[in-house]
Amino acid sequence: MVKENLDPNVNKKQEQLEQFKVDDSGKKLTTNQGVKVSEDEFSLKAGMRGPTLMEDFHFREKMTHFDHERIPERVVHARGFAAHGEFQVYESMKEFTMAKFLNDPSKKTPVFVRFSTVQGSKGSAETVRDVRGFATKFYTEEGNYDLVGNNIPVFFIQDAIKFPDFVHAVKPEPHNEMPQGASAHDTFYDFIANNQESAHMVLWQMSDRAIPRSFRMMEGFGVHTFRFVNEQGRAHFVKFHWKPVLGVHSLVWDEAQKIAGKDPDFHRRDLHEAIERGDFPEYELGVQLIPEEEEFRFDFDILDATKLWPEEEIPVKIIGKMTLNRNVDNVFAETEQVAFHPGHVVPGIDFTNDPLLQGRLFSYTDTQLLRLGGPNFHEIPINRPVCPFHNNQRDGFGRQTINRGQVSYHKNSLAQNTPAPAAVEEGGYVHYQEKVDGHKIRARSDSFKDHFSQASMFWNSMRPPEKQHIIDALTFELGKVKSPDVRQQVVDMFANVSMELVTPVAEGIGARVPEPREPASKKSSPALSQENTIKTPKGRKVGVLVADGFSGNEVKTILDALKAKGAIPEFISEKLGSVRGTDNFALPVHHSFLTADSVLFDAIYVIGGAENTPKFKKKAIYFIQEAFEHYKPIGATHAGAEIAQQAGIIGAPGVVVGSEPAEFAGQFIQAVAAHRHWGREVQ
Ligand code: HDD
Repeated sequence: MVKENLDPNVNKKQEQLEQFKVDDSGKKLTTNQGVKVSEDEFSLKAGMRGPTLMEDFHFREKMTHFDHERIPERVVHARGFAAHGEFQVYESMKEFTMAKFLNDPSKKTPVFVRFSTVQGSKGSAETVRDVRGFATKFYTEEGNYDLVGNNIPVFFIQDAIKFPDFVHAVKPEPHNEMPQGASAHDTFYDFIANNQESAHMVLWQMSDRAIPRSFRMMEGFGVHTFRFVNEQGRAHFVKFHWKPVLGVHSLVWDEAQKIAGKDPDFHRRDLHEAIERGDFPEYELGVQLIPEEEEFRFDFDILDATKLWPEEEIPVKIIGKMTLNRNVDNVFAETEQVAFHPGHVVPGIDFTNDPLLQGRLFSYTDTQLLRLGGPNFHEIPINRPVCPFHNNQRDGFGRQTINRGQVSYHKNSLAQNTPAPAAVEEGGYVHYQEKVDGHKIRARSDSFKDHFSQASMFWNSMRPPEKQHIIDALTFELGKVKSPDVRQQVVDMFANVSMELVTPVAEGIGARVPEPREPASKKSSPALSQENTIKTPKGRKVGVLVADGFSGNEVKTILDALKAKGAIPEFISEKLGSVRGTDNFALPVHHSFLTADSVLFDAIYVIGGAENTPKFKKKAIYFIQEAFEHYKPIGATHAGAEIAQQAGIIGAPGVVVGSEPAEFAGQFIQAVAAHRHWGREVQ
């Protein structure tokens, strides 16, 4: 049983998980029954060349367990990666919600966060164009609270009844199981054209948001409108935001596709390595709040999950910070078996009538029953709350709790009617008493019928390079659609959003350019542009191309300056081992040209050696030219300047060549912080 620990700074979840951890190293091999095994290479046979015997219990047990090792992957969000951390609120939110973990700034709440892609199978590449899941489990003292969000603030559909259709359309097509990890195919766009509420989300999906640079550099959104309720019973509508401290940054499409081959684990590797080196990913929690009385004040329905609340109209109040500070010990036990549910709420957080949210409340438990094999998945260590739980639920596959006593029903007198429901003052969850009155009908409110205004707003909010990326992405995706009819329908649909968008797309895929139309909205929301995000060199991987004989002290000055700003230099040369410079300075070679690739770095710094060999030059030129095509910062000093010259990139935005180490370092760090140099696009 969980021991109560009153020290608020002891992470109760870690303490709880500790009890289930086993370290097998240095131990004798046993069966699951604890019997020591004397031989693990030869099954028990009748004679040296004879048949294996049934009585070989070790063989039987080992094989049976192996045969049952796989569980069904998640029907969506199968490919995911998770980490542990903590959340702390900056100031009490008591005025808005009675949720205790949001009321006490001195309290650290343990969290477990799983990031995911949506479409691909469990083994698919991570940098594909897709929505990313961002699911957080808060282990609060009042029970588990799950914020099961995405990195895009809106959704494809408005009513959960369409979810199975949407997923069937986006997943690989059933007759040939293609494409994997991609939405660029006929059934997806056929669904889009026939379910035009998806317009807004599809634009986000075509934007750079769908190819994040890192899980550490993407926002998270609860998407739905939830409700905060305070102790006085007063309610506010609320939307949740996670804002990454490193800012929101993306890959470019060509790069993302190449990484999918070079390192299909790119995002998990990035997160895992960052945590291992103590560079803990941080996200601030923000809330947008609308008082209950103002529900109808806006030109969109605040319960419609295809709409966001523009930050300029309803500011995001930053209320706390989450830090991910520990990798899992075992991916299956923790990441695979964690079971999120948007219906896991605590007192002070409630639902609204958003029809997408209401349907989700059914789906999540249902899917875990299949995936985790029965109704006791809350007992799996990663899913257990850190507070005690008591009820009359009993039995089922894999039950672990040994409930003592005679009574497992309510009401009773044999156990003095316990476990007993708790009053509100005792922490009992009471659903918000919203008045609901209506006829039973299958229909959608008229207030949900504007599908294009916010899609236009999103488009209008993009800066020119972002717009170009959306045009390129949609042209790519529709270019992969075989049916000319579906392509045309999608083009016609997006003419409602913007002719500026749809004209080059139509031309690019050989479709008819629709009749000119006014965009559905002229509004814009600058907060939606990634160009306005935080820019920092922190956490950026700089690939340093270096060879023997480099100028020791000067290079050291530059590398120290980069590291001081949180950038991570990794050294690449012809061979693994180390490279020796002047001044008795040597560098470890992390990668050879064979194991590294420019797409795996945020920036390139080319130094070269005393003399650049023809092979080094050839490889380095290829390396930096590719980085250049992906708009990455490139720095060159010493013999590297000659290589940059030969690559024909000197003078372009984001290319820094220098001879004075401190000055070069300053300029290069600025270029690294900028992340990408779109100015090259127009050259
Ligand atoms: Fe969902 C998983 C996020 C709509 C049904 N969903 C799942 C995960 C995330 C989301 C992040 C993975 C959780 C994890 O890491 O284990 N889903 C969303 C968001 C939505 C959304 C932000 C819209 C606002 N989902 C949605 C609808 C339904 C589902 C409308 C069905 C009615 N989602 C599921 C599911 C999954 C799931 C089938 C698959 C695996 C799982 O639940 O545990 O139940």
